[in-house]
Amino acid sequence: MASFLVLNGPNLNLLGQRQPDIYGSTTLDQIEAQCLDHGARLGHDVVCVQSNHEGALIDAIHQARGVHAGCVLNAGAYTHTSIGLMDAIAATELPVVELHLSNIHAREPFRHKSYIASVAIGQICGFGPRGYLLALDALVGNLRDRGG
Ligand code: DHK
Repeated sequence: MASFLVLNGPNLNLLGQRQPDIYGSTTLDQIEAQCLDHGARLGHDVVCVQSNHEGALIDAIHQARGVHAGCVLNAGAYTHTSIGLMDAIAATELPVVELHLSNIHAREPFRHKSYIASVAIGQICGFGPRGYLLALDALVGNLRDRGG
């Protein structure tokens, strides 16, 4: 049994109330519960963390090293700005699936650039909350590919 981290960044604590036309009506609590259930179905542990602070997200990635077999990361707006988060993923070599509820490539041009993409094993976007479950499936497959 492995453990996976589901890490959510700024403003994702407001899911359910925040621009539901873009981000849907599912709350973060509900998404996290779905991730825990899905992890259990797959035979793995899932730990969920959310922070609005860039440094706290970087700390969470550092602390994941040697603890979690991979991470589903929705870095929110830090996706488009944070060299610090990118460097943390590169430094720890933590397998990360970049996740977005919305299709960032169909939105404003400033959302098309992702600093996470170059250090992630892959990106899932546009599938709403289901994307988190797809990302967990991808991490389990990645773990298997690594012989885990
Ligand atoms: C969430 C955010 O908060 C935005 O800043 C990103 C992402 C998109 C999402 O779709 O989950 O641009």
